[in-house]
Amino acid sequence: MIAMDQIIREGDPILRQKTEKVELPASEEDKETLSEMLQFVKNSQDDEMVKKYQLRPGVGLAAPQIGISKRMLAVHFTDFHDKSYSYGLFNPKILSHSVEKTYLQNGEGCLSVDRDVPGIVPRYARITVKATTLEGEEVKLRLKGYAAIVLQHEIDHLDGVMFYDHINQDNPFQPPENSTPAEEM
Ligand code: NB4
Ligand code: NI
Repeated sequence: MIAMDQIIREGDPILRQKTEKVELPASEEDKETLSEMLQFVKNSQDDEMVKKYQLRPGVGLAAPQIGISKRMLAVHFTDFHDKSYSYGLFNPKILSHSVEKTYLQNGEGCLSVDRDVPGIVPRYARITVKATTLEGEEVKLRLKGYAAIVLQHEIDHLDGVMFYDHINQDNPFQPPENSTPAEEM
């Protein structure tokens, strides 16, 4: 089981590396790692597990956050429209995105960042992501709003990008051009 003490924190150079593609079909080892990542995200939303293991709640996790520099991520959440998303993804790639942007009104937090970094994180309002699932299926996901934000946060980790890299330094709460805030859970 993945616990909080295995989460790599800001300052570790691994979080700034661009990750390697996973060779497909995925090895048993990579599948095992990714399913543990997905289980961690699920556990972090389970009150009993949170209490027992002092987990920080989260909706996603990227492999570099557990020290593995490979293109793998896990997400587990329900959006504003009650649509649920639960995926372990290999080699996710943003195929296209909207011009329009969106953002979480209260900014973003990261399991690898033990401090509050206030400010708006501009994200594309809509993205199309291609990936291979934990089950080995090739999928094309069309995501908008909250779901699009979560996937962009995780895919950024695979490219060594942290959420605060996107915050406007001079005016952290200035909404980006062409944007509407996302409807949150
Ligand atoms: C990833 C998110 C940061 C912004 C939005 C949110 C939480 C994270 C990081 C976009 C993606 C993790 C991975 C939350 C949270 C609201 C919904 C439903 C019930 C608990 C859950 C808590 F905890 N971000 N934390 N940060 N990361 N929403 N919610 N709630 O998840 O660093 O790279 O279960
Ligand atoms: Ni993060």
